[in-house]
Amino acid sequence: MGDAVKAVEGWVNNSKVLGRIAFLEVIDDLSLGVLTVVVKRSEVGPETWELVKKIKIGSAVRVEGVEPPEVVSRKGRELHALRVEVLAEPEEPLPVDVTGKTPAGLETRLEYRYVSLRLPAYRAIFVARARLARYTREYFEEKGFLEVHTPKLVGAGAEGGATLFRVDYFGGTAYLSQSPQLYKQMLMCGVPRVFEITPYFRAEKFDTPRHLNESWGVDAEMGFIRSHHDVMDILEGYVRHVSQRLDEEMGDELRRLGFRPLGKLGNIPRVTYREAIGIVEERGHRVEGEGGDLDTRAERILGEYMAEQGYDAYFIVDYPWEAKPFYIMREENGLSRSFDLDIRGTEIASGGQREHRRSVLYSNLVEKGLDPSSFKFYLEAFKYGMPPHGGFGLGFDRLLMKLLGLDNIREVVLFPRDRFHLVP
Ligand code: AMO
Repeated sequence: MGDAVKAVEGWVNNSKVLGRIAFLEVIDDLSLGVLTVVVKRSEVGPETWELVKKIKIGSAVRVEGVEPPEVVSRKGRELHALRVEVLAEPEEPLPVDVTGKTPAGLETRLEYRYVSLRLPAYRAIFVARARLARYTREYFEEKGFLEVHTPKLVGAGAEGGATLFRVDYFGGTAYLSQSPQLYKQMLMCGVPRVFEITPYFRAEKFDTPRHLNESWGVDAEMGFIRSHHDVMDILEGYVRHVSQRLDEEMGDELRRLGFRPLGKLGNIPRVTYREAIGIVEERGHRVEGEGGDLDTRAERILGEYMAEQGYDAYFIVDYPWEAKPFYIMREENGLSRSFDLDIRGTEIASGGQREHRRSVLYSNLVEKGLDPSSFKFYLEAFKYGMPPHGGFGLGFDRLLMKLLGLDNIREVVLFPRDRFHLVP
């Protein structure tokens, strides 16, 4: 604290004039509270005083002033103005109430995302998102993973043909990548461990609070593993690391802003698919299609059961091979070296050990009804010393949603892409 003159730039979120003193709430930097600018008529010229009295909420301003020796504002930071300059005024009243008194609905907030970002609670989501990306890199670098960028315009899909967005590619057909699956596996023939923070493009006609047509994922792949449990160890370490870092750095602030963050995750138990079905059926829900994936209701019931046992996060392991993609390693008993990671009833990640023996992989493709000739470039990589390997794909948006205690994925994506949102 001193008398040094400081300049801040930002937007006016609220203003109040009390006699000869005015208070402007300014959102300036990425800190998650407003700055209270105190303007005293006696300390600024009459011109500035007139301007401040009439200032419109939402204006972009530059303020020069000094920090007071003692802050009286309950909101934390304070600046006593010497000069106020209005850089831009809103043409119309703001579409989102930045004072926070009248909450806007999700649709309005999405349409005017850039304005809603002026509210500390919405800004916080994207500060947390950027941090989550940082913690991700922190973790994987420490574990010896190389960060890679695989193509998003591709010639073949990994998760089934019906869900691809088609793109005209010089008169031919390309697709938007649904997953880095094939590429991260091919890399296992040359690099021991890779990870990628990547978009997933999926063309299903989703209409749920947890699916988007463009979402972001964290993909990891590691070679020289003994089983899918080695992969789960890395994934468990990952979610525990990021949940702890977010809690340390933002937990208090998030709670102050009204979030109910998940906090630091503890041990993550591994429940088999069979056990999971047993738990769900005991609670009166029959899982249709024996050997298939858990339906939404089954996921929710299992989530409730695990919460009662004190677990927010848990793995479901050893799914029937039928329920899993061709690249997952099959066991002789019809099960597979696979897993899903769920947090409170929502699938966050899935992965497993891969089939690295080329001839078995080839017959797996055929058995799943896929045409091996479309996967020629991929199968080629299995000729040159492909080690046993495995990995996972994790929904970055879904993880963030769960860590923040939110219940719609659109809240954590700046400009979500689904069937009903392509603009802005
Ligand atoms: P999967 O298809 O299960 O696996 O995707 C991995 C994780 O990504 C997230 N996710 C989505 N999030 C939002 N909207 C969507 N439409 C969406 N689709 C997927 C989920 C999901 O658990 N290649 C495998 C992973 C692997 O085996 O490495 C894959 O893509 O959180």
